[in-house]
Amino acid sequence: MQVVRERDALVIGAGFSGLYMLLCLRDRLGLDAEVLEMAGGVGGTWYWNRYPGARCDSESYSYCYGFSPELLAQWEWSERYPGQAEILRYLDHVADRFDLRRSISFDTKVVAAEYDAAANKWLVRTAGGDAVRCTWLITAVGCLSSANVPDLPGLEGFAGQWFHTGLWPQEGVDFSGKRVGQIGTGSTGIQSVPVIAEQAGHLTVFQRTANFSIPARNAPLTPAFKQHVKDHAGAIRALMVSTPNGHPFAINPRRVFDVDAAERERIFEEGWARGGLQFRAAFHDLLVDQAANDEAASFIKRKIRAVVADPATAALLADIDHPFAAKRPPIDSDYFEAFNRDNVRLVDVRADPIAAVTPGGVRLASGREFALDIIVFATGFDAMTGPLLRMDIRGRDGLALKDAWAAGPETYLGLQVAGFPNLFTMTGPGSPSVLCNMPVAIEQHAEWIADCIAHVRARGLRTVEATVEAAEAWGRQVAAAAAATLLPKATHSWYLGANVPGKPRVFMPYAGGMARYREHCAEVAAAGYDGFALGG
Ligand code: NA7
Repeated sequence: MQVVRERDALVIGAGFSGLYMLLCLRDRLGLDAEVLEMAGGVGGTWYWNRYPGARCDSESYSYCYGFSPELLAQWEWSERYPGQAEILRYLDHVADRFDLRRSISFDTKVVAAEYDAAANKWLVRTAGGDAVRCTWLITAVGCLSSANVPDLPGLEGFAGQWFHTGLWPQEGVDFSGKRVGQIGTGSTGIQSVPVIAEQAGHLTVFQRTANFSIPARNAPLTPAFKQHVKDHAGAIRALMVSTPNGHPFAINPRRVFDVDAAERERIFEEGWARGGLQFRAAFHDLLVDQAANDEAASFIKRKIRAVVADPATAALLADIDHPFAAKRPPIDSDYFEAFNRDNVRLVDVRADPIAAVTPGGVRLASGREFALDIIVFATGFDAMTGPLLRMDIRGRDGLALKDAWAAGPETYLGLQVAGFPNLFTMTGPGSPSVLCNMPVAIEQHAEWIADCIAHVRARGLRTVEATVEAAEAWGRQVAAAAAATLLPKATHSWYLGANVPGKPRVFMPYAGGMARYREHCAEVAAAGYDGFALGG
């Protein structure tokens, strides 16, 4: 192992979070900072997720950085929800505009990082066998970047092709005339079904858990709307930082039973017509009151039955076992409509699970077989902790992160782990992260981390480390915030780690809302970084 260079700060990952973190450290703090990125380009999740239909569920004009008024004024989104290619173009533009590329090493995968207490340095090792030493180490590895491919017997002997949506080939996949099987009906699967269905000879969708979905109502943005966004940029950002989810629309303060049944139906219809996550914002108690949630759930199930022509397929699609939005609520473009096509079939793999992949396709437990040329795994990710734990990160006295988190992740503010000095985890477990419009959560983290490092340096100190007590107390707050909602009722969600066999069941993101979290982090900083030990 060769120590190839020393840096003040290293950032792992060049997605939304890594790019802005680099800018804060290098250009604002004047540190010698570098990003290590395993991909061949910037973009993080948007570099890898090139599957058919890949699109963000945040509205485009809010799914971007807000730190630079010039950048905001300059960039124009073309559609209401940005597609993968357009987001990647945006991040490429940001990397060029702020001259970030010269500080990024691409095709450089970090495999391990170890803290050397005597030197107060992190030694970061790459798959290429090099080591880089740094004082400050920031993980910007994303929450949904560690692909979860189910361990199905026989997959290695499959004679056709198979792909995971999160590791999609850059050159794309030709589905024309092919018999395609898609496993998974989460946000990703719901986006890809209609697009694959249009291209493929035949598409079989294997559904284990039926899911709610709201029509996205995606459309090109009009010149008038683009102008409106430019003219009101300040007010839009102010609204975004004041809402619990970082979106550019407020949650209506009324409750579901504040209005009578007819008015409720009218409001749901209005939300359905507006589309996307704005449907959820029609009432403020949808995620805290089961009876209120039941009303929304029943409305959506009626819509599914109205759209899907075959009653048996409709019944299967509407047989949803969790509260609306307790799993991440997908938004779609003609998902349920796709099941009215002659070349699309839905198969219930809850009743009859997938037993094996055969050379010619998929076999269910009952022995039923499906002949396939291509299998698409839309089976999600080892979320939030996966991207961190697949690196061998060791803190004080060789403590491995995987041991520190054996019972589930424990962090202080989702920003630091006790026993791992000078290591910061952007949008880590215990922060709002995936419950928030991500760029909003990311900017707050990058700025808070940069301010913290500046504070430590300005006082001639060398280390900052969450205390065990603060991390434990924060863990209790994260659990309490989730328990105050219906979110834990979706017992098989990836928020809880339930989608990965053997993963501890801990509700990972902080559900108390981004606005409250931001305030809390600011108070911690103002109190001299309360709960962090600052060392000399
Ligand atoms: P998700 O939301 O985790 O969805 C994965 C889907 O795959 C879900 O329907 C799973 O069913 C299904 N799945 C996983 N393993 C299997 C097996 N073995 N057999 C059958 N079905 C399976 O991942 P997505 O990629 O859709 O979305 C992740 C986030 O990325 C999304 O929220 C956006 O933020 C972007 P299950 O529900 O576990 O029964």
